[in-house]
Amino acid sequence: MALPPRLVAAAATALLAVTLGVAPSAAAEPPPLPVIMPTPQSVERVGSAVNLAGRVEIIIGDDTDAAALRQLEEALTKAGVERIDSRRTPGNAPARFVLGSAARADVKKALNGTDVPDAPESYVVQSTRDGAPQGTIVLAGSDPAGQYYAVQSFRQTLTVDGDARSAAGVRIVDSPAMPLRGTIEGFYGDPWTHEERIDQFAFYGDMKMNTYIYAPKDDPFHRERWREPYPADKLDQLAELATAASAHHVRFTFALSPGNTICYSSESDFDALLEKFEQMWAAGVRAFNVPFDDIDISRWNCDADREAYGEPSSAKAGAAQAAWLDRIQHEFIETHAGAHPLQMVPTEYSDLADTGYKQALRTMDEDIVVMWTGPDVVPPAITLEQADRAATVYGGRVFVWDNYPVNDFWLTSGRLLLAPYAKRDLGLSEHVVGIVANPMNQAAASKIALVGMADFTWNDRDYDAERTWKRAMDYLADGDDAASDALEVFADLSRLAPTFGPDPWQPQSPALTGRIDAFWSAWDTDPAAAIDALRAYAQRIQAAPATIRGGAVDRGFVSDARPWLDATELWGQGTVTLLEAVDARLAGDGERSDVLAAEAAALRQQAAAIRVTPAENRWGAARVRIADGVLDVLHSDLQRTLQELDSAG
Ligand code: LTM
Repeated sequence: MALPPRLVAAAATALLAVTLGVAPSAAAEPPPLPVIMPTPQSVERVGSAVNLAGRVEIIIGDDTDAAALRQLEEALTKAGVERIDSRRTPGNAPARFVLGSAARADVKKALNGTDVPDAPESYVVQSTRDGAPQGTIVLAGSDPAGQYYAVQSFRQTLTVDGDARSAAGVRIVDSPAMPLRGTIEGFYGDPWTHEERIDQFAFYGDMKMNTYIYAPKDDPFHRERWREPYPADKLDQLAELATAASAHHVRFTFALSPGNTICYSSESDFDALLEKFEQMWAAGVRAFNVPFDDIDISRWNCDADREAYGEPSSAKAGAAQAAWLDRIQHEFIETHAGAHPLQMVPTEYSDLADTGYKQALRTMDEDIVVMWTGPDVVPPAITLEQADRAATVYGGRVFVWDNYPVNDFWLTSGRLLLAPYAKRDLGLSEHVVGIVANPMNQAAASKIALVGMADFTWNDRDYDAERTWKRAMDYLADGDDAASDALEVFADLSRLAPTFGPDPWQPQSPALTGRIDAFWSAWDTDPAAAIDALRAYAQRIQAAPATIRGGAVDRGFVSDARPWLDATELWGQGTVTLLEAVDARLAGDGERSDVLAAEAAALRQQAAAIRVTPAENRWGAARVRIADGVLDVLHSDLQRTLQELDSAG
């Protein structure tokens, strides 16, 4: 992620001082701390920027994480550092990095008393004037992932200004709030493509997300044909994904969903699962999940289960699932050194009632992690009390499957879900082991919400949904201010977040709604000024798609958003035109006003004709929906105003 230009200017001042060898004047404002995502637990300034002109050396050891080293070399190369020597012993480069485990002697020495937290995935980034003429930057991790995250944070302290480049003089001490952070590809409809998944893993690395659960409902070998091994070509792809995920410290987690046809008492069914898991193990997968969501537990699939458990009931289904999962735990997970804890999705996954089913699940091996979607399938909020109760009724290790921004259910038809990740109580990390978001069919467009989820799961004490939402735009725009602003205007039109009930849990277009409210407030006293202000915003809406398509923004996002960008341009132009019709009417030019109003109507019609193509979603061809209930209402109100002005002469 490049730094936004506003930070570049400030940091350039500091760099100049360093380059000239003078201390910044006592009166000079210290440059602002760099923005680092996800938000670290602690960042402080410990000196002036480290000049990275010319040559740098990276001191590595046997313990140095290969992915972290690769990331560091790439980041320095991208910043324009001309020569990078990765070596075991210090040389004479003007700037030095020390990269490795917190336990290594030279890393410890460079840390000079700063402790790296013991928790997994923790790290310290610290710059000092000691060691090399321009300074030394130590990147230390409690484990290999910690080293990788140190580099990810360090990357964001870099400033490039023409030929000059520097790293902020900071100390970052950081560790994650939740052990499991990431996504579950668990939606209905077209699964993501191989390329989209690879792109996601790099993004997860950037955002310190460590989990990807492979559970696409429409992969037949995951659900309907779960007993069958993957054909060779598909297996090769999964193996490639597992490797690509590891390169970013992301755990590729394979989920197998047998619930529609399983016979719990059948040895051959159990063997089929073991064979499938063995196939994945050989492909490099080390984490496993068994989802029992969206299945019918009011019946058994075989007589043997009736004989073993009696007449079907949800409590009996819970007992059968618990026994099956216990066997997987003992006969697979515990026999495979290096396997991560088994995860499961209950059939009752979205409530807090203490039922016979959940009581049966509580008898399961306590190492098994249980997923929960919150107090509803698409929860409007998750509170601390609810999460606490979930831990009680599910019996311990609860892992949230968060159905946001997934857009596979009917109320999301025609929508991109671009609102912030919001309404999850701060401090949830005390009650759950992690959160994975179930994203949209549109992988890259999901990144806005996922940046929020990543930030929340990393540091759920210092999370501000709106602040992070804007940072997500900066990330997608690669630090380009104009593109980031355009994304904000565009995303505001798709902020409605539906649940399964009639009321959305996040309202549509709050920024636009604010502008329209201001327009009507000013209308009675100063209509011309009211029109000018709202027209300026409508022009921003109209111009946003061209800026977004212009080059800086994530190409996957631009491609995912294509029909919505088309509609935005037309609605923006239509709104500008309609406001001009009102302006003309106020100026007494009825003829021009009528022409403009007719043009606005034609633009609305063109926008209404835009469809999302069936291949991209589950709901089939659907009319694109943006700013519904806001822009359409504005248009009808303005048309009525035109008529009233007309009849008033
Ligand atoms: O949420 C769960 C556990 N299962 C399904 C998901 O596969 C689906 O994507 C979401 C949203 O429609 N709802 C579910 O019930």
